[in-house]
Amino acid sequence: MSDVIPAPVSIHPARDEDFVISPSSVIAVSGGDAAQPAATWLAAMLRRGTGYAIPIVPATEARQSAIALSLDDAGASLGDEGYRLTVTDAEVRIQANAGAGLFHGAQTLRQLLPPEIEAESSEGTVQWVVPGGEIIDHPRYRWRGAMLDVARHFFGVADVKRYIDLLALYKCNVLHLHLTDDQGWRIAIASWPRLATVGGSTAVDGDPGGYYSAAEYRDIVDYAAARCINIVPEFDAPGHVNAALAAYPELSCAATPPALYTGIEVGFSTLCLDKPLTDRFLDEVIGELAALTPGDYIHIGGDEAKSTQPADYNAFVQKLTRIVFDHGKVPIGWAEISKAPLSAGVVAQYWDVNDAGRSAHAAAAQGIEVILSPANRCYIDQKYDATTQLGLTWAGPVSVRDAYDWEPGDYGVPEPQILGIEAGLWTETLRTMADIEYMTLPRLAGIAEIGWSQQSAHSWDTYRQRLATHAERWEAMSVNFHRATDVDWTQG
Ligand code: TNX
Repeated sequence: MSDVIPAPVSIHPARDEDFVISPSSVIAVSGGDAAQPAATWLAAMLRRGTGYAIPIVPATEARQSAIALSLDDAGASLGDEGYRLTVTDAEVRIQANAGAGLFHGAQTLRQLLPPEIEAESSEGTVQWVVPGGEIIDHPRYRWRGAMLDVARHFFGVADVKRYIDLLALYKCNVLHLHLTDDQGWRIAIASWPRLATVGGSTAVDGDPGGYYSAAEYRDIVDYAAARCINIVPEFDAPGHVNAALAAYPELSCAATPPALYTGIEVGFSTLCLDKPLTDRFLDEVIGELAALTPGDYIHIGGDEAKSTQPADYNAFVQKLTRIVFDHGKVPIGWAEISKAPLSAGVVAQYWDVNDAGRSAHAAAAQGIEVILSPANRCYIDQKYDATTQLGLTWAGPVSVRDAYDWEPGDYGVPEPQILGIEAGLWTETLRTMADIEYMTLPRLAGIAEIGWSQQSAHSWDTYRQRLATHAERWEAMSVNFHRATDVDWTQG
């Protein structure tokens, strides 16, 4: 039980109470519809791994050998995402107050099973033993996210779903999609169709472009929701807009229309802020993103607006955050936005460690919530070390230890204002799902533990041993993870 990542709040192993999943095991559900996502996900995982039938039945009809998912009053301390997992030789029971808690409990159960559960049915060769005992667990932060840059290189729906599956394993609950940048616009906007068809037509180095239709985006949203993960779309402005300007030159102040861009420099593009057309563009893009996105948040970027007049930047941030509120959503911006006076409810995302924490402090001083993504800890696009082929270097290298061995409380943001933490995967140098996986694991697991587990549970020495045991699971999942040298993988 002690190898679970993120580390649970409490673990009490019980000898001689192991449960064995058998061909007659059932998932017994009580507590109504909200239990369905966890039950459906767990049944699919167990069926695939064991080859058993694993029917989902109402708790009232379950006989022996049940994995019971029960949604009831499990205690206020568990919140919406916490759970209690009890394993005896007679049953496995996951109790929670809400569906997300059951889902996270199911992920813990998954990690307690032999790693072969991750592969296509190994029926007959593996005993599906769940170690006896009790785990009580709930998260430290409400926001445990990962950002995927689909603008520098485009990744299709199947890749994004596979990424969502990795996030779910480590109890992350947010996928932030960086949908627009200089090199590509990746979401169809009906009122501005050339954004996707022209702006989305290429990628870094002239690699193939692409974009999500509204239906494909919805498909991603639904797939994530079934795994208790919220999709946060980012439309980055007023900089990082070259793809949009190439599609609609009238949004630019320049006399000559900008060409599509396939390099990796930042900071050269800006919307023309004093045109009424720009206001209409902002309102229509945010309106469509809001209509497509059931979650509460829309990310407005705001980073590296080096070509926007400083005098215009603050007014722009205030305008765009207002538009997001007007469409019923909560705006998030990269922490540069905290230069501007912000309305209550805006969220800032800290990333730029070269500002020595100034933008995080400025956000905290305005009393708003902050997501922490300090680049030298959370940017998993950075090389692991000097030998890493993929990745950038500006904030790194970011070793497996760097991504784990840090404390969110050290950034000058009072604990109640820390909404949570987020890993960032920029894709200037990443072209394939294998590249994404290589940069993501093992580091994402550590960032997820920093976001979920209590500070008292953090220990690099024990974490690196627990982490080593996850390698077999990633192998069974066919994940292209990196055997980083700061972990002794032979301990796994
Ligand atoms: C900084 S992080 C950026 C991105 C780059 C990234 C590369 C942020 C808000 N802006 O435009 O892709 O560095 O690490």
